[in-house]
Amino acid sequence: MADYDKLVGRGYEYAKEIYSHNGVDIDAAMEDCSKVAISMHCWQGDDIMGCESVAAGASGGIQTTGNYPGRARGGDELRNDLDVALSFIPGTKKLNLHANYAELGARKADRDAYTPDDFKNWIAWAKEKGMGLDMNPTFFSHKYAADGFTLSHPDEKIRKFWIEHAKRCREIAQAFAKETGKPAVTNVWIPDGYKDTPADTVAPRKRLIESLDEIYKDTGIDRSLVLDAVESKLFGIGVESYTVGSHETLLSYALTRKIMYTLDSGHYHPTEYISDKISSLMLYMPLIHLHVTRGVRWDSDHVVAFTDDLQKIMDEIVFGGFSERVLIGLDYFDASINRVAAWVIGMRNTQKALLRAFVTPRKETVEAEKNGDFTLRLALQEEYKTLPFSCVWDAYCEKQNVPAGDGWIEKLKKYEREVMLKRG
Ligand code: RNT
Ligand code: ZN
Repeated sequence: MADYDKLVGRGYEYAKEIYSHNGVDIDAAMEDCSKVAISMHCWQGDDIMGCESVAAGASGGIQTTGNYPGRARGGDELRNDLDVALSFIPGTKKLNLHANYAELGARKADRDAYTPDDFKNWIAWAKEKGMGLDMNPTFFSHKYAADGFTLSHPDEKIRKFWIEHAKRCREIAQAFAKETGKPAVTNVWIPDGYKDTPADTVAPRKRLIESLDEIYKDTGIDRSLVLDAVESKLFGIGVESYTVGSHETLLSYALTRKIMYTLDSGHYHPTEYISDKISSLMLYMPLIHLHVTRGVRWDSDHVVAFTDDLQKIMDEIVFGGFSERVLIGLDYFDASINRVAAWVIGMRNTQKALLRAFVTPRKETVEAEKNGDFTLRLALQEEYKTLPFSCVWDAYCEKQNVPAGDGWIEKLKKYEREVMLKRG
């Protein structure tokens, strides 16, 4: 059998000619793709357990299911796992942290008192790799979120606690940005909502808006360093009838307050796609933020697969020329398979779809559309689907010094055997 590197080289030559025949320079496409950052979510690595002394896992309508062995326990193991995952993923990466990944050591503090110092290990880790960091306040897995309400809680004391938490997170994000030299997205998702039909749908939303205004009025934060975003959701497990932070509530909020809106691909009706929303929002907002995930029936958080839905998202970003204005992050959690593999699979698929969008020929389909020749448009779109993209992907992986093809799987299995399965 010819060794895989040689095949990749041959495939590259072949693809270069075929794509250039279709008017596409694959080298330029690879270069463009490599500039787009994808933010990998730390929480796939340990079922959102985090590093606080009381690890509670997910709650508030989100759930990890499965008990695959080898889960990272604590920051050091998680960073080890991240290193392995990153060694298999091409392109520019950021790490997306949740506040419950603070490492307090002996310090006693609740979430309303976290500081950048509680993230010093993460900052050092990111700086060493030249990576940016993103941030999320954690409004779940906490005694003040136990009844399912946080920023919209009827009790002012509890609201205040969460407001202070979010403020601390923006301060931490600002420190991330200063230390890494890259702006930090700070994404607010709250679990607040009702399992059953509310009697009053307005009051919680009013409280949420007031709380958010309180968080964002903080003037000490440089908005070019901290990129604020709010994330809506249609429903969650146990929060089926009403979510306070619905699409309309938070899109309107983001628009009027001039912050980012987060489109999570698992947070809409099953036949409603976030890809359809990107170009609309780009007409009104300078920046938006994505949580790319894969919804399956009522679960919004399966590992990202290389699906048509994913491709549509990346096509919209690239075809619209929005790759600097749509900030891409991933958001899923699967505890039923190797957690490092889950990261790698989802990240590689996202990079793959992004690269594929960059190499997909555009000129003639756009031209056909202008001329009203929809037959030609569809005929070309369908032909382009079988261009030799796998050759471009393999070449891209090689160029980025990560394994092409299935070359990473054996290495991952070795790490699983030698490290992950030895964890108690
Ligand atoms: C929940 C949201 C949210 C979380 C993370 C862990 O439905 O998608 O983004 O998944 O904050
Ligand atoms: Zn999300």
